[in-house]
Amino acid sequence: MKEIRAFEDKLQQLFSDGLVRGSTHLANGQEAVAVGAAAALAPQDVVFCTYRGHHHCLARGMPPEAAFAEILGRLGGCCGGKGGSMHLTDPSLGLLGSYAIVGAHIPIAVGSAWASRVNGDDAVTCCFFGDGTTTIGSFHEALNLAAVWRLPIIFICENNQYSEYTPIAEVVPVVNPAADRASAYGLKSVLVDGNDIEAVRSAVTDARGTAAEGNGPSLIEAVTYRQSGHSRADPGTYKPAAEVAYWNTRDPIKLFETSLDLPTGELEAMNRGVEATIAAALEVALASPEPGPEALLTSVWGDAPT
Ligand SMILES: Cc1ncc(C[n+]2csc(CCOP(=O)(O)OP(=O)(O)O)c2C)c(N)n1
Ligand SMILES: [Mg+2]
Repeated sequence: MKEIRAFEDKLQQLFSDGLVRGSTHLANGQEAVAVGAAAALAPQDVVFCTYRGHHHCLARGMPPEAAFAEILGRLGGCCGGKGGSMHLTDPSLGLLGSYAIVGAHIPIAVGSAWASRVNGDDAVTCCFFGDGTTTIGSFHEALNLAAVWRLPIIFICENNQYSEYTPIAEVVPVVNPAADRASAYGLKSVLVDGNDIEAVRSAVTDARGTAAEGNGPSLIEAVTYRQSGHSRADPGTYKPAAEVAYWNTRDPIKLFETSLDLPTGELEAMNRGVEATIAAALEVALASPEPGPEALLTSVWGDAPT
């Protein structure tokens, strides 16, 4: 979690320095969802992310060098610098894409779970999306099909309270946009504290067991908070100060630190290690060249690395 936080803090700085083209969407405050879930998955599992997906990719094992280089548009990036922040992908890690069209990846993730059924492999698909995504038709269509076919898939709604600049409570008629709709698909309502890494790990472990035993999908709503703005240029000034202050007291890293009660020296050493890892990763990424014009013709269709 600390590495992810340090990675994204550094990224924000790179933006301010004008080094990143395109947009980025940070997940400060949401690290426990990514790391708790990653801890519960198996190596053969498959993960689908959104444009707010740095934390999921890093938690799944993407080296920070490859993520930095991708976001900086360098050859050493996980997609050779051609995808950028919103499309971090690495099939060798089971990361089958980060998708910028809200909800578009959910039916694709259902297809991945169906492929596991057809191929007889023992992979479980895990699909992340936001609270606002539950207002998109493909969410409901995909949930329905996955439930009817009892596919091995875990849907994880990261309820960070906002859909861009809109509080989610203004645009859905239920309090919990995912958990309150689970029964419509014959699924259990699973609501977890998304800032409690152990709670997330436990919920995803249960869901993985259900999927692996052939008992179909789970829909988990992890309640969390987006500490940053929606995207790089958004200072988030529409968020009420008291709300921001409340969620700062529920920062997932601070909560876990407190529960571990580590000796101060150990924590400080950990913090220094994290800073050094991220600084070194950035140095590697910055040393990587930008792709040349020949990159236009590679990895377009079937020539992509497998
Ligand atoms: C189909 C579609 N409509 C609108 C957008 C613009 N858009 C980008 S992010 C976003 C908000 C999504 O909110 P949520 O699902 O809660 O995810 P979060 O950004 O909070 O992680 C919107 C409306 C888009 N990318 N795709
Ligand atoms: Mg949201």
